[in-house]
Order: sequence, then structure tokens, then C-alpha cells
Amino acid sequence: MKIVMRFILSILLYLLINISSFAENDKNSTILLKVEDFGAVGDGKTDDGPALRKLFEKASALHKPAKIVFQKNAIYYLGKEQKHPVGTMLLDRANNLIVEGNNCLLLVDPQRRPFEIYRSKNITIRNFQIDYSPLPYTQGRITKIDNANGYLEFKVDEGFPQPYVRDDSYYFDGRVSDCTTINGDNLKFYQGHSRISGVRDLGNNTYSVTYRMHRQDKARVGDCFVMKVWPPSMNQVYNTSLKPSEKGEHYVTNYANIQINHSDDVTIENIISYASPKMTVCARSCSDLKIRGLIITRKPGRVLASCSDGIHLKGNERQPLIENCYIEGTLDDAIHIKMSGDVVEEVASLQKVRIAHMDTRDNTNLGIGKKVMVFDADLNRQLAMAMIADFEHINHRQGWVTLDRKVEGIKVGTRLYLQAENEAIIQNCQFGTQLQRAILTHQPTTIRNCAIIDNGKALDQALATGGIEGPPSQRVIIDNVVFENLSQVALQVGCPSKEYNQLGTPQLIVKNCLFNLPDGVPALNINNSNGVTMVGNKFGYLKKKPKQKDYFQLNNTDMMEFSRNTFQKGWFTWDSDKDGLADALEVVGDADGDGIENKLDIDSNNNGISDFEEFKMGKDPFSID
Ligand SMILES: [Ca+2]
Ligand SMILES: [Ca+2]
Ligand SMILES: [Ca+2]
Ligand SMILES: [Ca+2]
Repeated sequence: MKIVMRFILSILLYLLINISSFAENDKNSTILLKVEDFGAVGDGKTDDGPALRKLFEKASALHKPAKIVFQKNAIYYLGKEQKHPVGTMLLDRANNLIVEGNNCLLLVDPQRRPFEIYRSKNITIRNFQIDYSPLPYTQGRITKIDNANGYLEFKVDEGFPQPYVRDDSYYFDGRVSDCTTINGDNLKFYQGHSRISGVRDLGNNTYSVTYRMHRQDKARVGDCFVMKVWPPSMNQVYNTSLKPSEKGEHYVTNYANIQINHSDDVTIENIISYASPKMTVCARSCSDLKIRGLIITRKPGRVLASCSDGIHLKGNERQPLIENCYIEGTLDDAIHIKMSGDVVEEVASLQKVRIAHMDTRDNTNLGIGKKVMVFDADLNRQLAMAMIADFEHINHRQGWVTLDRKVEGIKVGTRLYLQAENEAIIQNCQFGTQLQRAILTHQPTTIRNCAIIDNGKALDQALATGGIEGPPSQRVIIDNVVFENLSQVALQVGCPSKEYNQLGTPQLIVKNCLFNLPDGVPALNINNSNGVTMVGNKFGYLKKKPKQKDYFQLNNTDMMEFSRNTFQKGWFTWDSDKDGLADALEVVGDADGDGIENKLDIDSNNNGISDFEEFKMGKDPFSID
């Protein structure tokens, strides 16, 4: 009897285990949340902000996997809601969520942002288009310009907002005052970054502007002028939306279209963004971020697609994967990756110091078990690579660090740079014309199968902004990248010295790349690097073959290997089928089997949409459905 009972019990147990594991695997265990069930209308007129905000509050509180689904072809308008955090769809301590946009359009008031992710894990946001109404900037044609005096007049293009008529007490920092000029014929940026100091109304939709910083020397009457339009009331929102939370930190919801803070395993996929008041995607202290198919692009008739960086990442200990993205028309850099430093404020011993985070408003990322470079900023010298044996928070920006070893020479002002666990990967991305740099990185980075066209600088690597933006430059690998028509330099690397771990000798590896640069623009400007290798690259020049020392500017830096590189008079072909998508991104092979290889086939998967158009829709032009 006992044996029979045991047998029955074990069968019951077996069934129970299998049923429960079946339930976990069942797709139905994912809770489906349709936005229309929560009152979102999606007609492009109704303010869907309050309904979506409530839905995201509910989704955040779930402790089960869930999928939030938007409707196809709908337009969700997100209006001002001054009493709430600026990020309408705020995922606050959420887990295991998919936000499926079905390619709907989010139409956002400039006093809001669509998404914020805060202290969450395993989140995917995909298939959204983002635009603003009204636009957070204005543009027009220059009717008069006097560069020597930093003065121009412009007439606002139809359909764009009027600028705020104010003096320099309003236009005091970059948040409100960034502006630049753009060639009126081909809509390419002139790569000179200026700031407004005053705007006056001249009537007839025409305004006069005084500007500082960079002179707009190339700009002529008839060219385009573009400037941010930041409503004065936004200042209040900017300050009041800093909602205190854990350890005294702030949500900071008023930055990017997609703002991600202290969240791991976040995937941003197939997002097309046409405008943003500041950055398009910003992540602070987020590990294992994946950005895939992010398209930042200008609508016809517009010269701008983002009022600040396209992708701005900082303090992300496990570095991001960025792939299949297209970025143009930003009023700053396309991609900026950094690890902000912490500075010693008080020394208790050679092992124990009090630190403060150096970057504005951000948390310190230091913690027990983490690896830091201890860097003397006066001598530009690494004092040690050390592990943090103990960390005691004072608040979100300050704490007591105990290192695993004594560090001779540590003093007030010494900096600690958190070391990334891996390198950032940027692959299969194309960059069109924009204000500054395609890639500004302060992190170990590999860039492969990319094309950088009509930018100021392709790569800029430096320890910058008084040491906030760090760590000191480390290993960068560039493989199969096109540099086409850059106005300042292709690759610029600034190492503060050779007296720290650059994570590789050579520090910079450039292989299989193609440089089509205007005469006078150098391929390299490298300072204090542990060394450079250049293998299998092609260099096209227009009239006169550049002198080695002008074209490869190496200061206190050795060219460790220079082989299989070729020079040619005239630029090399970078886009064989002339569809706009560089050969470097055209996957090797013949996707549709018509005998024409992809780089010569303008519609490689034969679905009626050209490769470049499909790429700019966040789709794979080389896959057959
Ligand atoms: Ca092509
Ligand atoms: Ca083909
Ligand atoms: Ca093609
Ligand atoms: Ca196609």
C-alpha cells in the first residue's frame, strides 16, 4: 500500500512540476496590456499622456512578464502635464517588459519626453516613431550675415516656431542657446558650433541673432540657420522635475526621448526619431544596453533631427552594443560614450579616501569589487589600478572608498576612473551630416562595418571637460569603416600621456578602411598614444598626394605597423550601387539570388524598397521574409 501511495504521489508530483513548467513557458503567462484598454485614443489630437502614464505606473508594479502593445498606424499625442515627471511613460523599478509600438507615432510636446526607464531590468522598447509638435527648434534662411561681429539675420521657414526674443540673461547656456548654419543648397552642416547671445524681432518673420563661440565663416546669405527653441517655462519644468528618490538621487526625466537610468539589460530596437529637444537616447549607469535599428533622421524640409547628441551614454560599466543605426542631423555628436570620473575630496589614509562624483547631477558608480584607475591629474599619470575593497555611501554622489592596496601619492584632487568590464561595440552604422563628431568615445571601443559621411570628425577620443569625461583614452579598433568627406579630421586621439594603462599597444588599430578626404584634411591626429597600426587601408586625395607628416599627424606616437595601404588620386568608390548605403554596410552575398551581389543590387531582397530606404526604416535590407 505504501509503495502504491508513493508511486501515485510521485506521478502527481511529476505532473505538477510539468504543468507548472509548461505554464511558465506558455506565452499566455506574459500579461498583455493594450493601450486602448487604458484609455489611450491614438487619434493624434487627444492628449494620451495621462492614460499612458497610468498604464506605465501599473506595468511597473507588475511582478510578472508583460507586454504593452500600441496600435498600428495610430498617433499618440503627449501634451504638457506640468505636475508630473517629464518622462510620460516612466518605467519605475520594472522588470521583464516589452513595449511594442507597432510602428505607431508618438507626437510629443517639447515640454515632455516620451520614455524614461528607471532602476529597471530586462526591458525592450521597439517599433516607435517619435516626433514633436511644436518642434523644439526653429530654422530659416539667412538674409544677412556679418561673421566678424557674430551677427546674422534670418527669416523663419514656414511651419517652424518663432524663436524667443530675449537677451543673454536668457540665452546663457547650451541648453537653450545652441545654434549653427547649414549649406542651403545641399543641406550639409558647416560644423561650427555657436551659441546665441541675443535675439531681436525685425518683423516680417525675420529675426536678428548675435552669436558667440564659433564663427560661422562658411555661411552665406541663402544658407540655413538653426537654433533651439526652449520655452521659458521649460526652465521651471527643468528644475521641478528633479524628483528625489533613492539615496537623494534624481529621476532626471527631462533629457532624452528615451532616458535610461540605473537599468540593466535594456534593448532599444527599431526606433525612428525625427526630433528631440535634447539627446535622443541617453543612458546613465546602465549595463548591457543594446541599441539596434535606431534611426535619427531629418524629415524632408527639415535640417535637424536632434537638438543634442544622438546617443549619449555614461557610466555604463558593461559597455553597449550599438548596431544597424543611422544617425544624421544632430546638433552635437551622433554617439558619445564616457565614464565620468570621481575626485578625491579627503584622504584618511593611502588606502581610504572620500570621493565625490564629478559629473553634473549623476550618481557615483563606485562600489565594492569594482576596478578603478587611480589617476593623478597634475602629473597625468596613473598611480594604480586598484579594486574597491569597501565602499560607504554618504549620498548618491559622495562616499568613502577603501582600496585593496596602498596608493602612494594619492591626494585631494586625485581621480578615480571606473574601468569598463568590456569594450563598446559599434557596428553596421552609417552617419550622415551633422554638427560635430560621429563618434566621441572615452571608452575601449571597436567600430566595424560603418560609414561616416559629411561630418566634422569621425572619431574623437580624449580625456575632456576638465577630466569629467574619462577615463584617459584607451584601446580603439577601427575595421572596415568608410570616412567620406570629413571637414576637420578623420581620427583624432588625445592621450594625456603614456603613463597609464592604455589597454593595448598599439592603442589604435586601423584596418581595411577607406579614407576619401578633402585635400588638407588629415586622416590621423594622434597624441601620446602607445602606438598606431594601419593595415590594408585606402586613401583617396583630390589633387595633390598629401605629405606623410601632414596626413598622419603623430605627436609622441609611433606608427608601429604601416602595411598594404594604398594611395590614389581621386576618391575611391564607397557606394558601388550609389543607393546611399555604403559598401561597408552591404552584407557580402546575393540575398535575392538574382546573380547581382548586394553591393551592386539596389534592392537586395527584391521587395520593392531600396536597401538604403529599408535600412533607414530600421529594417534589414538583406533578409527575405
Ligand atoms: Ca550601396
Ligand atoms: Ca541580388
Ligand atoms: Ca545594395
Ligand atoms: Ca529591399
